[in-house]
Amino acid sequence: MPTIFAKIINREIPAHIVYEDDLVIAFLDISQATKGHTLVVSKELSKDIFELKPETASHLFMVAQKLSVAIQKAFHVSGLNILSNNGETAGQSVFHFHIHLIPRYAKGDLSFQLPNNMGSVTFDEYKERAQKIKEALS
Ligand code: DGP
Repeated sequence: MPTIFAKIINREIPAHIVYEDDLVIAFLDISQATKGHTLVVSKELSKDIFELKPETASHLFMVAQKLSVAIQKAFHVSGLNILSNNGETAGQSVFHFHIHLIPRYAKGDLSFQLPNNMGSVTFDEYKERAQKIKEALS
């Protein structure tokens, strides 16, 4: 079944599109978590970052950077969060790869408080975690 974003790409449902090329499309997120909240979406039908082609990821991030600068200019933002939820566990609700550009106007306008577990992770655990990622890359 086509995702809601595929329907936007195919112009089956409307959206406030701010950018489009062969690989990506960007439009205002309907929720407008803050003013100018924008989604950058792959046209490729990958459900998440785990499926995404590296070439698409690279292009998409370049577009995200350009759009961030445009959003900053348009709304005089004082900050911007880039967020991508991948998988239901991570809070993804539309299973079509996308990243959120969320402009920030004040420190308290959103809460993104990551826990800090530094005190409970040993040196050997850091070492083992880093080693696992490095091995998985090869
Ligand atoms: P996520 O939960 O990370 O998968 O984000 C999905 C986002 O998609 C959520 O912030 C709301 C947005 N969204 C859902 N349906 C529509 C729609 O029909 N139009 C637009 N513009 N955004 C939508």
